[in-house]
Amino acid sequence: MTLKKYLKSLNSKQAAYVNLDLSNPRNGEYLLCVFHFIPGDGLNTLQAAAEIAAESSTGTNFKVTTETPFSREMNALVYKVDLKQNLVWIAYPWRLFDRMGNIQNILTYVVGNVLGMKQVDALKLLDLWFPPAMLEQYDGPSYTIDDMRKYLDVYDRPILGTIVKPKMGLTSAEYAEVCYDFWVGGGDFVKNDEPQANQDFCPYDKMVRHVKEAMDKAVKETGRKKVHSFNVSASDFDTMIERCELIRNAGFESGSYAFLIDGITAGWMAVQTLRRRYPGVFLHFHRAAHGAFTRPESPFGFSVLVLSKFARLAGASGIHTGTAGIGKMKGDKKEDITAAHNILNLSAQGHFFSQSWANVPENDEDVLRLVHEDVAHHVILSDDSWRGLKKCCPIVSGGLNPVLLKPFIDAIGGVDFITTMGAGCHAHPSGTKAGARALVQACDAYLKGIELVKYSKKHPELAEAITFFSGKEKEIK
Ligand code: CAP
Ligand code: MG
Ligand code: MG
Repeated sequence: MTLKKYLKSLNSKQAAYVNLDLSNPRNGEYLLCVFHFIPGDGLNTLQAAAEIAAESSTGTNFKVTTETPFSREMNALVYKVDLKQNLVWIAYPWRLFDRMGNIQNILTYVVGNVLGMKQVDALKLLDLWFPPAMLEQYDGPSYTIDDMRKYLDVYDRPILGTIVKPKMGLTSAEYAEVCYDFWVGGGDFVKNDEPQANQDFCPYDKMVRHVKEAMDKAVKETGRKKVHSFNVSASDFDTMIERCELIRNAGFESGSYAFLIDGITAGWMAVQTLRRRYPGVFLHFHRAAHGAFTRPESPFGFSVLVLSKFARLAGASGIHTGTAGIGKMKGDKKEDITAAHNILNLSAQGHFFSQSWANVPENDEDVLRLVHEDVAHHVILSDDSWRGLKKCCPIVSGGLNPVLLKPFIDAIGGVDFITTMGAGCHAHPSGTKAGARALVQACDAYLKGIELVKYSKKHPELAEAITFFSGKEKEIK
């Protein structure tokens, strides 16, 4: 059947959610979404697409008598359908959404009830495009990887990090000892693992205190600044803020700590709260449980690209974007790399949309100055976010080890990211300190353009890492 015939099959309610002649969907009036979907419940493709647009904006299963001319203007519109690939493009009037920037509100519409509808057998949000009128209502990141680079005095390479392992079970003193070893081995950044909270064997306040002592010692001995990312996820708002305040009052230098939030399980309100309360702190978005929505083989949910774009909009300074299939987590190379580029750059190409994150040219100092002086804008916008959303950095983690650093850099085509290697450092046969050294050496080899095995001949920790992680003993000797 052709689209024209499908059009005739729509009932009057469905027809009010379709406009295949919408002339310019990027005119700034709409948030644009593209979904992969499979119709269910005996509907044809266009009927099902119209039902998705209805339920995800103003509608329900019947046309209601309470509609008004204005409410109809708020209908989402199916404006394009690809019958072969089962794709539907839907335009949502941006005025549908909560004012002043609210990610959970957008998600509640576009991947809310619709994911549970009988009328679809599959529904996945693949990509979206935000109009400038929406972008300017969102905070975007405040403290970025560039600020962290300044603090660490590290500019031309990835920021090298670890996650303390075992994931759980160390006492606070044991935990801090692992941090210390990694830092004196040359690493920059340590993060709590995603379930770190106030466990009885590792009380939160003691953990923070011990980390502070370990950091002070490591900074003194190495002469380098160090950063620790603390998991502040909690049961309720007050406890989360208490954890943040505890860290802020523990004597840390500003710049030396980050706040990690389990953004999927704790929720977007937690992410946006942290961004708005603590603009001077690096906000680390850990995405544990995202697989329920993003796994390629899962028919329902949203893509890694969509998740990452929302994280940037919400103001995360960095979010895990996967290892492009190189590490232990399931991930599609193209998807992970596209996501990484979409959060880093001022304009970027998605699979379906190119998104410009700013209306102001990045290096046009004059325009930027004028914009910052524009008092009218200061009234509604946070100081530094005039339609130019700062970058959010990829945090690259999951089954990586020093041997895999270069392959990942080659895949992503740059060094502007934080990498954290857990097992990749603590499984090193000579321990964490040696693991950190091996990671630094692998990075040095990359920067000097020297092949890893060759470089390892004069760097025993790296040689040991290569043997252990890739079993290349013979080549090294
Ligand atoms: C990595 C990690 C991270 C994953 C999450 C873990 O440890 O700490 O949570 O990277 O996945 O517990 O698995 P290893 P993603 O370095 O020991 O693998 O980054 O894809 O969100
Ligand atoms: Mg409802
Ligand atoms: Mg982890």
